[in-house]
Amino acid sequence: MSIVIRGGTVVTAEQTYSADVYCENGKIVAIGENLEVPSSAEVIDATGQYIMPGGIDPHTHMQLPFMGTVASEDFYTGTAAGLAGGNTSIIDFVIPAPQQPLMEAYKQWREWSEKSAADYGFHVAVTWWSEGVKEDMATLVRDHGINSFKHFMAYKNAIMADDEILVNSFEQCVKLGAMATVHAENGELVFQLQKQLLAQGITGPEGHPLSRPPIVEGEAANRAIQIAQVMNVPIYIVHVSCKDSLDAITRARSEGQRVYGECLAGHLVIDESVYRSDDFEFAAAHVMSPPFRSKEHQAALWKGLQGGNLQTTATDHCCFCAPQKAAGKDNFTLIPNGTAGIEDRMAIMWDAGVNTGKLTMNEFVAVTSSNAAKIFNIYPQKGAIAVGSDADIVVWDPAGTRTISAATHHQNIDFNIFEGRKVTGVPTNTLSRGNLVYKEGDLRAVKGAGKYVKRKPFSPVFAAMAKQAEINKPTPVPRG
Ligand code: DUC
Ligand code: ZN
Ligand code: ZN
Repeated sequence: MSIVIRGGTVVTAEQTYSADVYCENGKIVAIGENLEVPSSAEVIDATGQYIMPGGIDPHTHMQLPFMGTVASEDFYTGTAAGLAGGNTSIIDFVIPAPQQPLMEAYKQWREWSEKSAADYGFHVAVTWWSEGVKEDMATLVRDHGINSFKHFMAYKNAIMADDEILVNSFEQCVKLGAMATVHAENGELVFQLQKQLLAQGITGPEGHPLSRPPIVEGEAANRAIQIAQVMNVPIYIVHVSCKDSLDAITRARSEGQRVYGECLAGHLVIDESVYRSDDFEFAAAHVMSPPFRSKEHQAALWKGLQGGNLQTTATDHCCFCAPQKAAGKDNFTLIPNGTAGIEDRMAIMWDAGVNTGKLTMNEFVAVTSSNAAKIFNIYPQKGAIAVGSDADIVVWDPAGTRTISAATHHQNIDFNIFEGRKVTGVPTNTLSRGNLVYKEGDLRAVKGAGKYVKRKPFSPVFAAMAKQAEINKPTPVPRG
């Protein structure tokens, strides 16, 4: 199958130029003006439009079993909705239950994800520690294309990683050439604040942000970064939602530490007032962790993106419908945490970022695609418009408009946190490894067409860092 995209402007993280793009057998095979291609090639007319790398959402949770229920969006519906929004890859999470072998959980998630319509990979969570966990981490890196491990510093009595787990796991990460990633919230503080709020009679969703104030996130981000500094491992902080954790990242980066930060489209445009609604369903639908913050924190996140201290945007796509959220009707701590967004992230970032002048088009590509590919070591297979790269492409109409709504979205959830927002800038064509899977409102996603993307460990930087970590180990000073 071959496709040529004609008449558009190629926009990558580095360049903007006019060219046709020709794709054959899943790859980009030629880029240039007035390309001569076989007459059998399907033609996409991109006049007046941009040809960009398909979005990579590095943080999703399809069909996640969580808080007593299972996320409503599965790997097929979720990746299909992503394609409609211009995303061609996701990195989801394998989350073993405490005491569950990592390999067993990994196999389970690989089975679930076989129905994906777009390409996918996994971060694997370290939720407990043993020699077996350590060995499984090595097996996952060596044989299964995993190069990042996730640590939840929140969710006490469930999947929380305490400092002992962080230290052990980070040490193993650097030896393996794998990225350490963290959900930064102090789980003990959240637990205690939740108890205090419930004791005061605060049981509604308004208690959710009160139990997870910015300082709780800032403390955890600082701690994780400093543990990473001692262990000499690169670290990636997921869903940075506030100035407190951004400041920790900025400080560490200014001192040369290899720290990366991700922010969510939702945190950039939605504020904490949603939790004060009298409508339980509406407020509960916004319950996710970390919660939406004040406009001051939003402004700080935009500056973090603009200044390069935050490198990626994601969604934390984790869908729960109203009947699932109702589990917390009388106790906000029981509301399943999660919101959707995979279909809307690219349009939100374009509309709120590029259209307002906060981001250039090239920066848009960097933060929605290329940086994630680079940080998680799949560049330029993904995240690039280049000869030899996978033909994962979105054709973008900067003048097209859409009003976001749960009534029209493809996501398998009954609510949309961006409901009613009119965005200018929409995908018109999405190509997934050279297959035209979305064309002007017609979603042609194919169940099972997505492929698992193996990611190689990092080297030689990590090898040097691992060696340095050994050298850094404290040595006793002789007495006298
Ligand atoms: N936060 C959420 O809101 N949902 C899933 C997991 C998480 O960390
Ligand atoms: Zn999280
Ligand atoms: Zn998450």
